[in-house]
Amino acid sequence: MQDVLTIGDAMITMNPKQRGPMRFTTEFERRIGGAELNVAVGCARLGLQTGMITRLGRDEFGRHILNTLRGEGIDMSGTALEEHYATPVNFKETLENGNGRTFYYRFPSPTEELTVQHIKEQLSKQPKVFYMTGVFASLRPENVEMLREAARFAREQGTLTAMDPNIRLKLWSREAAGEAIRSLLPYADIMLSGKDEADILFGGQSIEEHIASFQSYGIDRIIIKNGSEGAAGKHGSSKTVYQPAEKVEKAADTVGAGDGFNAGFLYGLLQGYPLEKALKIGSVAGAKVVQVAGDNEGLPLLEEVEAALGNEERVER
Ligand code: KDG
Repeated sequence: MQDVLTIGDAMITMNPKQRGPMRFTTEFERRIGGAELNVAVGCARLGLQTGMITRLGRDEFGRHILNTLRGEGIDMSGTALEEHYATPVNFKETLENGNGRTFYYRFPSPTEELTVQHIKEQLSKQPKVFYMTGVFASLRPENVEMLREAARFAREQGTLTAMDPNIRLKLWSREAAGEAIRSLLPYADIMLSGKDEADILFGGQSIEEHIASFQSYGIDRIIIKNGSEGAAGKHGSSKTVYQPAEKVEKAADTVGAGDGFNAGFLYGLLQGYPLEKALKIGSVAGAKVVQVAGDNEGLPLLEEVEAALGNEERVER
């Protein structure tokens, strides 16, 4: 049985080989990325049966992404290569502190060929969790309605729906993002939001207030990620649990940390671990992503998480 099924854009990510403004970067390394792709890779590395629904260009980049994801053990039967589209590309800029900007060359997205029927076919495999983000929602207005319908269908058959707002202000305005994502909240069972994204959705308020705002939409499990400040989680009427962030000596690249957290949290949830432990695994996975350049290169294997939790010895030489 499939554990996690994600839906979204998959892209070539060009990681800079030098730090600093992109206009001076002369060398890049070709990798892959995309928020929902990163979560799929993270889940698969932790041993979850994972699938991804996407569409790629019928080109060399599309074939490379497909092969790489298959190599990670991800079920790509929900994916096709589309004739009249180019596979999306994302060029990254990384500054000395690991932060930076992204420059997208992603429209029109091959995912425009996806239909609700395609998504339902994949959902019929009854994954335990269907994972969506605001990145896919932002690509075109039709995607918001498609996600709503897919989430409704998923829930009818007992699949839990998980959502990260993942608001990318290069893709839409605060107002458009806020309106669309709030319309999706009634369809989410699990919310994995950044504090900054909750601020966009509900205005600047405390973490407890954000949790209450998400709860008012009927969401059962709510996680608020707050970068180096740690994360908070609440399940139903339980007390809010606070998880400090893992110590990271030197951040190589902060992009993808939230996706790593989500993969780790979903892994913990699907093992039936208590909220505290699922949050801890999420933090460990997120911290591992930050320490390696690239959106998903640092996503850990299960044994690396176990070693970080002190459950397994790590032998280096
Ligand atoms: O969460 C990381 C992603 O943002 C990155 O891999 C690519 O920006 C991206 C996207 O649009 O999915």
